[in-house]
Amino acid sequence: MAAPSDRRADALAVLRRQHIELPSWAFGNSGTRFKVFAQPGVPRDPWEKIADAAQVHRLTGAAPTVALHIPWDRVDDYAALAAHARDLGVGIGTINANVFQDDDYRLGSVTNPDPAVRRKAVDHLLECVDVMDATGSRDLKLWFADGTNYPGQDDLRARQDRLAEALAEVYGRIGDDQRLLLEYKLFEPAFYATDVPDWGTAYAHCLELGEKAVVCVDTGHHAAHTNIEFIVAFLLRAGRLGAFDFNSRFYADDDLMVGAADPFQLFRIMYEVVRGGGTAEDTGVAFMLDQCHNIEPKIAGQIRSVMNVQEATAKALLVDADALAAAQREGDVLAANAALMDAYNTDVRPMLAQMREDRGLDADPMAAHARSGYMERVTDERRGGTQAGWGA
Ligand code: PSV
Ligand code: MN
Ligand code: MN
Repeated sequence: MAAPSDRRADALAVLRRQHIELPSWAFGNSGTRFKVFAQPGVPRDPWEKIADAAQVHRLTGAAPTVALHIPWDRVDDYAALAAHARDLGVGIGTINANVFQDDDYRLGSVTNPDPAVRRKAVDHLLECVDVMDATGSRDLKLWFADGTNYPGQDDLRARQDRLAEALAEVYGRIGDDQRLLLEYKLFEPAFYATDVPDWGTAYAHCLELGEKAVVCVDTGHHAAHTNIEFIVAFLLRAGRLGAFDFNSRFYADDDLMVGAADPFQLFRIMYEVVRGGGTAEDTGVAFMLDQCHNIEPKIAGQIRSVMNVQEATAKALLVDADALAAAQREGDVLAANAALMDAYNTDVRPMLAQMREDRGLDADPMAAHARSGYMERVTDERRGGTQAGWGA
């Protein structure tokens, strides 16, 4: 049986190399359909969004890549953008496609009944693969707003055929070292039937496509009370868990800070990740944030989120696996549950603070950010101009 000190050492080895990807859109202004509250110092372009992401990495040491969203982050020279990121100590991560913000997509993008609209959508997805080639990015993330609002509005089955056809074309274009991440979402903006509503649909399409197609689990995209950790266990076992889009929800697709609404759920998810080998080296499970900071400061919100993922991961890694397995074998329900709860109730903050100090980082990235003067400097530099935001 592993001693607590061995478990701690093993946990630290994993935590030191844990990589949490930041979304460029978290740094821009965002809001609800009611109001976008603009914040001072918010980036005006993709170059500045990457600079803000680099600040998060400088302080946490755990966020070395930033995901782009095209066309929100469209630039003339992607190789130059990747070089800019490198100069700041980070890299370009996942490329997120956007086939949901154009009038043409009123009835859908890749599932639209009009072949010309489908062509336009697929062309955009192919453009995103070009961006991956130019930036050295491995993953293409596809989320489709496609669906219908009324029974009879369109043929559900034909829409699946159109989806499969579009995915096959894009899959045929990605390189041997690239992956297609297919994200699902229960509802919104479509309210009657969404074309990729759940993990089963995403998984089935990935199986049809091939090994480079994997599922992205956005933690905010399920019905209330869905057992997300079961989905994680299933997909990992099947070798098709490609990535997480981490965030918290109370009601719908709230995009709140991960680990804020339900830290216990995040721990349960991370336990299944650990159990399924998803934190081992080179497993290909990408840990990404997909959040918006509507009212809280954005860089600090991202730092807090990275720390929340680290804390949940640390607790999951501290589970006494031998004690748990023994209790499960013996059918000792309470002992098994206690093995998980003991780990969950451990205060891992001192251990993570020590890990940061050992790496020359401040033990408290939030305080270090507040002290750094970064916000004051960028607020001054970025006066005027149009600030980038969700949809800008
Ligand atoms: C919309 O629901 C969404 O939040 C999806 O989760 C995507 O990953 C994200 O936007 C960025 O396109
Ligand atoms: Mn998402
Ligand atoms: Mn979402």
